[in-house]
Amino acid sequence: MSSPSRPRLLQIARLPLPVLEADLAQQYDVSCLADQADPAAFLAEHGASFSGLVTSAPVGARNDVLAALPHLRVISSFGVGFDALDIPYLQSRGIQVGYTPDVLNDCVADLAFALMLDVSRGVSASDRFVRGGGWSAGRFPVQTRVSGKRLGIVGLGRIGQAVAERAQGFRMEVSYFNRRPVPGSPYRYAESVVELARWADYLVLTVAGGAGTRHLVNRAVLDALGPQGFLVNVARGTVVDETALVDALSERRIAGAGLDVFEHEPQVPAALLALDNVVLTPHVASATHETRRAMADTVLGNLRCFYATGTVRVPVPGSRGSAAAAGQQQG
Ligand code: 8YV
Repeated sequence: MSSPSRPRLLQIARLPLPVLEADLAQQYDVSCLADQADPAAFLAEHGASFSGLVTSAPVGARNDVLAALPHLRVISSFGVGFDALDIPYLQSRGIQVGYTPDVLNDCVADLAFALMLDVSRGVSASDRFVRGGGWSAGRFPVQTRVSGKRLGIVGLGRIGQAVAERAQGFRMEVSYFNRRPVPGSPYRYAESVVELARWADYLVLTVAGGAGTRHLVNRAVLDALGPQGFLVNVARGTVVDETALVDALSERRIAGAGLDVFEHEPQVPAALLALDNVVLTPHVASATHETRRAMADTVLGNLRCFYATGTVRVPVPGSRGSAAAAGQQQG
């Protein structure tokens, strides 16, 4: 089963890109944990043979799985988020963690704009209207202009900045909230998410997930955004208190929402499915051929670099091998 010449990799679950699985299988001796009939028994028998692990950002790896891999030295994760990995624990074990930032900035920012335009102009809703025969019976309701409006960005990391760049073409005024002001940023800094939401017509979330941002957008933030305001989330479902969001949307205390991420993916609250002022996409912000290929190349590059030099090429901030083990990357 195992080849002595090729490093053994544990793949936690099926990867979103089959060609990446094929590339990995060519270079490594890969076993997928999700394919095992009895994953715990498999880990007990083979856990000590793996030096590497491959996963994706939303899946990560649980600590009980990591504990069953005593010789693990490297993790290569497909995605920019690392909220599903316990970085301090991995750091304490000296395990390197590589990820795939930057290459997805444009596509995630593009989808944020797609959601913003769609929910504001009713693109998906008017598509349903035409297909449902509504046009022969009447006119589609007039919607809301995006150009020239106020855009509030929560998390001005690399993706947030790509969103801000796109806003220039729409002559939007941009302001942001971040853990701290971004040096040299031309955009106005808001002291709190509530302050930003009160000011904004559109609140776009591009902040990192994890315990530090859990339910950052709560009822108070949604009420500050108000009945004319729209929420767009391309970050993590955990950033938003989904129950408070469903209430705010159902009671029209905010105008609408464009959501690519959810608290309990792939489950989407039934109440959201029934609303027309909501656009829902299945966590696809990075899902273009071009970006997913670039992410796959970074996953492979991190592993190749690690097995050649002992260091991944693009380490997660705060993990072993990163230049600055200082703080989480936004976006
Ligand atoms: C996923 C993401 O990696 O980059 C992230 O943090 O959440 C996505 O790009 C992608 O959906 C694959 O699961």
